[in-house]
Amino acid sequence: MKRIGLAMLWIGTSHGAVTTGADLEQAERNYQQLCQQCHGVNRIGGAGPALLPQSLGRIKPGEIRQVIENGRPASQMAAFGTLLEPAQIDALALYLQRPPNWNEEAIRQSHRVLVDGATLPDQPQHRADPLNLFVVVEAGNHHVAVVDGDRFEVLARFASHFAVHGGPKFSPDGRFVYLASRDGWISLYDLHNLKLIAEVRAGLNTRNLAVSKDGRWVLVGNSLPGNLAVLDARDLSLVKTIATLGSDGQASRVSAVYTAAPRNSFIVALKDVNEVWELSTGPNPDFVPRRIEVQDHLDDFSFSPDYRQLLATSRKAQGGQVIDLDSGQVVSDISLPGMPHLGSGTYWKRDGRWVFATPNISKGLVSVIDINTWKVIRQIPTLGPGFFLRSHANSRYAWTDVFFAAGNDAIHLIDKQTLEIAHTLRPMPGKTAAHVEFTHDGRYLLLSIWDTDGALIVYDSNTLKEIKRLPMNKPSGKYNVGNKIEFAEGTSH
Ligand code: DHE
Repeated sequence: MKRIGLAMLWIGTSHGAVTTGADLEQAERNYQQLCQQCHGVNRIGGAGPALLPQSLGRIKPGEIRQVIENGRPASQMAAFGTLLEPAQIDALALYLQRPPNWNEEAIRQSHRVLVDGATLPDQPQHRADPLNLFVVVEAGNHHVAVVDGDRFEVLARFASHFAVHGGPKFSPDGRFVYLASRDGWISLYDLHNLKLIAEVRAGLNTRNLAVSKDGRWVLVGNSLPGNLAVLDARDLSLVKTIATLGSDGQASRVSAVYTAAPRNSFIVALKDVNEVWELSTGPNPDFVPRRIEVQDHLDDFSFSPDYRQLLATSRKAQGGQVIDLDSGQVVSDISLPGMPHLGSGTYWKRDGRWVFATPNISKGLVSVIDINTWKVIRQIPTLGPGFFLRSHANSRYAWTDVFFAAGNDAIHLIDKQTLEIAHTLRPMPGKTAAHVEFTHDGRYLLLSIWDTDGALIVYDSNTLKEIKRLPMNKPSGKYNVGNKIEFAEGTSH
C-alpha cells in the first residue's frame, strides 16, 4: 500500500507530540477519505460500527489507536499503519473520541434557500387534486415521488438526502411538505409548484419532525447531538436549538416529536431520561418545555383520538402505559406481549366504541384495545411480526404486514368489525409487501413492494382488485396530503 498524498496530509507533528486543532481537522479529512465508507458519514455506523464517544467509551484509547494501525483480525477492519503516519493515527484516535460538532452556527451555515417561495404562484400549477396527492419515499435510490392520487401517475420526482425516514409532514393547507433524512437534512418542497424550496441540516442524526398546528414552526428531534431544533416553517431558517437535558441535567437523545393539534403543542418523547415534554405552539411561543415525569423512557407511543392521553411503551417495559397529558399521571397499565409498535397503531370505531390496534415487531400478532377500558379485547394471530397497520374511515379492513417473518410477501386484511383476518394477499410472491396509504376518499389504496425491482400497487379498497402497478425502487412510506392534514382516522399522525 502507498501512503496517500503524504506531503499534503502530514502536518509536521511527530508520534507522541501534542495533537493540534489543525491535526484534528486533518484527522477529520482522513476519516472522510478512509473510514467513512464503512463507519458512516457522521460516524454513526454503516457496515462497520458507530465511532462515537458513546460507542467507544468502553475501549481504551490505546486500543483504538492499535485497531486503526493494525486492523482487527477476523473482521472487515483493515490496517492503516502503512497508510498513515503515527501522529496521524494519534490524531485520528483522538478525533474519534470527541463528540461531533453540530452547533447553531453549523446549522445556519448549512441553510440554503433554493427558491424564494414568495415569488411562486400560490395556486397549484398542475391538474391534480392537491388534496389527493401522495408523497412517496423511494428508499432504494433516495428519491421522493409526487403521485397524482386520481390518475395514479408520477407528477414529479426529486433526489432526497440520505435515507428519508418517518412520515413527511405537511403545512395545514397541504401546499408544503417537510421531509427529514436520517442524516439530519430537512427539506421543504412546494407541492403547488413541484419545487424544492429550502434545505437545512438540523442535526447529524435526526429522528423525525413535526409541524405546528398553525404551520409556523417545524420541530426537529435529533439523536446526534441530542437536541431539538426549532425552524421557521416558511424557509427552514433556524429559530433556536434546545438541548434535551433531563431535570437532573442528564443528556438525552430524542425518540420522536409530534404535533398535538387539539392541544396546540408539540409533544417530545425522550430516549434516555424519564420525561415527556410538551412545548406550547400558541401565540408567540417561547418553546420552554413543560416536563412530564414518566415511569420509563419512551421509545414508541401513540395518542388517544382527542390527544388527551398518551399510549406509550418502552422496549424495556413489559407492556404499555396510558399517561394523561394534563395531570402527567399514569392512568392505566396495559398488558401487551412482545414489542408492540404503538407508533404504527391506528384507531377505528367498532360497535360505536373506539378501538386501537397495534402491530407487534417481535410477535406475530395484532393487539386490539378498547380505549374506554384500556383492556386488550383481541390478540389476532398473524403470519409473523409486523411493522405497519393502516386503514381509512371508508375501508372495511385494516391492512397489516408480516415485515419480520420469512413469509413477508404476505399482507393481511383485518375485518375491523369481526377482528378476524378476512384476506391474505401475496401481491408479488417472494417480495416484501408493507405500508399502505389510502386515497383521500378511501376508495383506493397504494401498497409498497420493498424491493429494488419493487412497485407501488394500487388496489380498489372494496373489490381488492389491482388497478395499476407503478415500478419503483424500494418504495417505503407514502402519504396522502388530504388524509394527513385532516389527521384522518386510520392513517399515521
Ligand atoms: Fe421507522 C416512522 C422510529 C426503523 C420505516 N419510525 C417512524 C417514526 C418513528 C420511527 C419514531 C414516526 C415518525 C413520524 O411520524 O414522524 N423506525 C423507528 C425506530 O426506532 C426504528 C425501529 C429503528 C431505527 O433505525 O430508527 C425504525 N423505520 C425503521 C425501518 O427500518 C424502516 C422499515 C425503513 C426505514 O426507512 O428506515 C422504517 N418508519 C418507517 C416508515 C415510517 C416510519 C415508512 C412512516 C410510517 C408512517 O406511515 O407514517
